[in-house]
Amino acid sequence: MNPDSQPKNFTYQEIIRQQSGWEKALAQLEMNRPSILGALAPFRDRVWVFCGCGSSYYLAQTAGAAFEMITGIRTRVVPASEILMLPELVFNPRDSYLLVSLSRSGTTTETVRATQKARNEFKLPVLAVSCNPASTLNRESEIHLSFPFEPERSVVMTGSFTTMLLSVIYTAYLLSSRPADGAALMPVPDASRKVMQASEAMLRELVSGPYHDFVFLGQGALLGIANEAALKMQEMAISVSQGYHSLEYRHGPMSTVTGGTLLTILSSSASAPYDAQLARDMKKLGARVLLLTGASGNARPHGVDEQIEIPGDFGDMLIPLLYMPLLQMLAYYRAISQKIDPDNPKNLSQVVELDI
Ligand code: F1P
Repeated sequence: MNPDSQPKNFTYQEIIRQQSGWEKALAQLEMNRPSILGALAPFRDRVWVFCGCGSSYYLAQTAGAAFEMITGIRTRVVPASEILMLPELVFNPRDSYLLVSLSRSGTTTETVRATQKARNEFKLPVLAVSCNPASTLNRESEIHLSFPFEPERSVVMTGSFTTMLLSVIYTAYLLSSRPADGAALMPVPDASRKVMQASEAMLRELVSGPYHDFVFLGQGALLGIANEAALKMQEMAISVSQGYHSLEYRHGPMSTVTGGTLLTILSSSASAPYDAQLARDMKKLGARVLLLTGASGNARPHGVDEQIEIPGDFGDMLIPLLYMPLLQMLAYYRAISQKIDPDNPKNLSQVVELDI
């Protein structure tokens, strides 16, 4: 990207700097390896409940699915508000739990209150994952994943989402039966930089087209990425967008597909056998189809208009980390194409604090 065409707002800067944040976080997590393992290994037999709000709820969806697939530890994912209103529904006395509270700010009221309820009323251990080490959430939790993080000025979460996801995936490998597999995280930052640089111009061109709605589809850990991508489109570009399990889209929501629909399929090795037919079916309905895939060297399935391949065969556990920055960039350029300032999203603030 040549400097004079580089946008001057901080949302863009925070999207393109996130990979260096990952590298700093990995170095700190490596140093803290023994203490993380010592603190969390005793809770392997519990159900790990992941909670958050907004982007951090979709982070919980992504992180919870990846965590269970890597460790085999049973997980549950809820918005923090469910714990506030219906704690018995979440913490059923038949099981024992550990709560994982995710929050960029560490001050979101629902998340802090949910954490206090879990600790004080249900006497549960809590793992806090936050980008703010001095936050209320960290003070309220006896265990926390800490890593250096340059605070985001943007209202919308970008690098905070992926760095917290990275820290959970790292921890999952530590607790898994094959901790050495965690080494696969080390080349991820560079691979992400490369695919971002290679795809930026296409994404900017693609998303400037005459669309009036955006759909993101994914299975497993990629459902959370699909929902987060849809939220980024809403927050940054004030656009109509939605996320679904990939095959769920046929069961009703596809009734809304028109020639103004940009539909993104987030492929994984689990969903790949189904994605090609899905692309063909959506193309027949008039959608423009973007496919993100971690499988390199395959021919572009019929019905796919644009495809981004993530080279390196990173597998389904790491693909969510590599897809997210591309989808943040897509939403960013949608905002720019609509002359919307992504640094100042409508109606939003960086943190939602309630008087409850
Ligand atoms: C959660 C959150 C963000 C959203 C906005 C308001 O913040 O809902 O996801 O984009 O910034 O706050 P946090 O609990 O992760 O700090």
